[in-house]
Amino acid sequence: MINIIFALDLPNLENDLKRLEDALKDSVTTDDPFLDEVARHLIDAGGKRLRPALAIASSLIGREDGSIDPSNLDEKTLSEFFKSDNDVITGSVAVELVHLASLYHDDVMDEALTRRNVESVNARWGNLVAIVAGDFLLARSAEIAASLGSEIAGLLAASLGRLCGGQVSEVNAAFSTNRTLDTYYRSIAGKTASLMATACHIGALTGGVNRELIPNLVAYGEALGMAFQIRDDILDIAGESKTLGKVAGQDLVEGIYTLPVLLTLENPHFGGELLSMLGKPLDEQDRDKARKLVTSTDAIANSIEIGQSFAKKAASQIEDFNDTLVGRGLTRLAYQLMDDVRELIPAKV
Ligand code: GRG
Repeated sequence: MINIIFALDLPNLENDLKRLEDALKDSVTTDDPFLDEVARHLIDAGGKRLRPALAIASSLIGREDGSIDPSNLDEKTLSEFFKSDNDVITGSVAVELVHLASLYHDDVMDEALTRRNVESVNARWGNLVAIVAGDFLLARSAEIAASLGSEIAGLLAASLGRLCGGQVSEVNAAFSTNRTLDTYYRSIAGKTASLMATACHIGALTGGVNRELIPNLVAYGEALGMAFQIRDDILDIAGESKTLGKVAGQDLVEGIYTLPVLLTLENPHFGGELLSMLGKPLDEQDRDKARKLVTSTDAIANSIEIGQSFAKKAASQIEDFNDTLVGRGLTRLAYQLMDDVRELIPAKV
């Protein structure tokens, strides 16, 4: 499974993510021990911290402006040189809180029992607590974003709107065998890519990156987010429960027909058989039969190829920085996302 610190491989990233961790915990501390426990539940459970890492890396683009040669610096000076500004950490907290809130609400919608390998908030404390605790995280995020100025607060609010729009359109398409590739792409752009693009945007603004570079960083985050969700959707169908840490095929059960399924439906030989199984709830046996049908076609290979084309699109946005540590790190992250999919799915697929 991808390791963000390893993929980005930036001199001070691990330290910056430790600062983020402390700031994240502080951001949800109140004078109510119960609210603290509920609000910290998923923070303490971990998570990849991909969005904060994107913000931190984006804030550093352009820092290697040619006036220094990182290969000549000792480890301590190098770390100091790549240390993020405090506002970048604050902006990353605001972004991660929106992500966390979306997980709280998503788990209520999916009736999920676990998240990040621990009991979900809804499973432990019930739906009402999970919804209001998610709202609390959003409120904290808004307050923190506002402390960074109206531009950042506005960006995060707009991204939250896209997140909700993407999720609503996905719910609206549930069990629809007429879902098109276009509506699928639009939905994942809203529910996943938008916040990754915003993480890059907020990182760049709080890090004082030259504004001319921002459209490229935003496009990088958006394309990376598309690749990320496609990878997730491939793994849900073709991954194995033991490596996924959750039951494979959950999207099919919930009637969420993602890229590999939509591509199989277009297949002249197998599409008809899959179509006859979908459009209604599936029991475990039919879920696995449908997964097998999808993995017996070239839909997984084609989905990986489409994911790779988004990774390539992401990398192309920052190719001017290919001779810097930050540019190479962001490029490596985009490609590794898709490269390790093959290792996570059984060889026969
Ligand atoms: C009120 C904020 C809010 C949202 C309401 C529920 C909802 C609308 C949106 C759900 C959006 C959602 C859960 C999209 C999936 C995004 C995704 C890929 C989640 C998994 O991200 P990872 O793998 O998770 O980065 P970790 O645990 O590593 O942080």
